[in-house]
Amino acid sequence: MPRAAVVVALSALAGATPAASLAAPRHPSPMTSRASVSLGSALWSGCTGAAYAGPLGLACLVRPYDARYSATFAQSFDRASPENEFKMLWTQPRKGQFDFTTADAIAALAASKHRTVRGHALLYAAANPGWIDKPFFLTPWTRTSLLNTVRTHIYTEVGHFRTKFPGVVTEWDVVNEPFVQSGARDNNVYQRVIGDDWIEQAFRAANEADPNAMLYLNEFDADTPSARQRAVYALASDFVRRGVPIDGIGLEMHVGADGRYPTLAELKNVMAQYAAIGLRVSVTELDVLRPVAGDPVLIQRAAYNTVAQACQESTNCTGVTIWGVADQYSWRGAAQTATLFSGAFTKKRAYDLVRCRLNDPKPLTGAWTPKDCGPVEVTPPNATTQPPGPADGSSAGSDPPGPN
Ligand code: 9MR
Repeated sequence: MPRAAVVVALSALAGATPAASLAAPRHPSPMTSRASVSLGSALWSGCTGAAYAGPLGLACLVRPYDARYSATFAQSFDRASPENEFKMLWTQPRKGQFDFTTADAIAALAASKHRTVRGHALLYAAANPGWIDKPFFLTPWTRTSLLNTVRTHIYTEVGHFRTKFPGVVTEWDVVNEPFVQSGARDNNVYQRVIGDDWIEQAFRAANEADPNAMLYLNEFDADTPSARQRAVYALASDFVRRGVPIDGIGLEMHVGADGRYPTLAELKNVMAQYAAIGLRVSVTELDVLRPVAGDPVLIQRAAYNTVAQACQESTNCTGVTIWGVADQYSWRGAAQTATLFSGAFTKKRAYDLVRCRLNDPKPLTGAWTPKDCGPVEVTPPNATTQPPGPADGSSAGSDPPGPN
């Protein structure tokens, strides 16, 4: 369908609340089986939001200049997360003008390999287009106008993928990083203008748009005990108690920035907290920064092992997604060697260890003896006295260069 036609068709859909299907699951949706846990990877076209939103609307395909990229994804990963292309900056770069060209390219690549997609992310203040953050001064946002805009965005984007790629986008990060490190709400435009219930309103809209999708709140640095983690838990348990549709918590896990790596006990405790209130967890953006001391290969492998083992042993953990196919295209930069494939797309030993664990998850019920996945040579540093690593920041990474 030409782009203009897509815009017209979606605008017709936008104002209306899609009808809920009769067989819609309840939320939180209980886990019914756990035969394997998926290993996903972020996919990124390399197109920037600003460039893509240019007047020519140039087609921008998924890493067309590097055949190793899609080959590695297809051979080694079970599902995809769009690293950027589903964010509002890409999908609604101008008010009311939806453009799913790069998002569709990601979904089409995944679908062509019979893979599913985690829809990342419907509302993420760090990826807002300018018209959301800085409306025209004569028409400032009101609670009603911003809420309508948020609902229209969610209905349109979720509705687009539900219609165009049925069964492909099975879950959504409805809201991304609504908290800051202190545990307070991020002071973004949704919080300031709509108020505290903006997150709830977004989840309700996403559920109306696709009652069958699994709905996640995704947060940075919420995988180990912290004020931010407690804030996520408090919000999630309030949602569950009041019947606000939510299915799980996304633990981003860009680990190693403070020179330490989460311990197995810390991770399993956080995952168990959510299990106790009927919620799933998913490790959604895992990458492991290079340690400042010690053997980087062994330490990074051991850190990957800890996360995979936590997911393997936690019966509410649905998957682990690596934030990038290979080091060469990691947002952390190639020098950090943060993913499971080298800059030359060579598989690291850590990959086999992660895969071994995720292929052998603890079942929901019954006895279980884990398979031997081989030795792990070192224990990653976890004392707070470790020297600091590279700069942290949930939204402050540097993007690797594009094809030019
Ligand atoms: O890796 C993404 C990078 O290419 C973007 O510039 C950035 C801003 O949208 O987002 C990065 O991914 C972030 C993810 O969407 C949410 N959690 C933190 C990730 C790293 O900043």
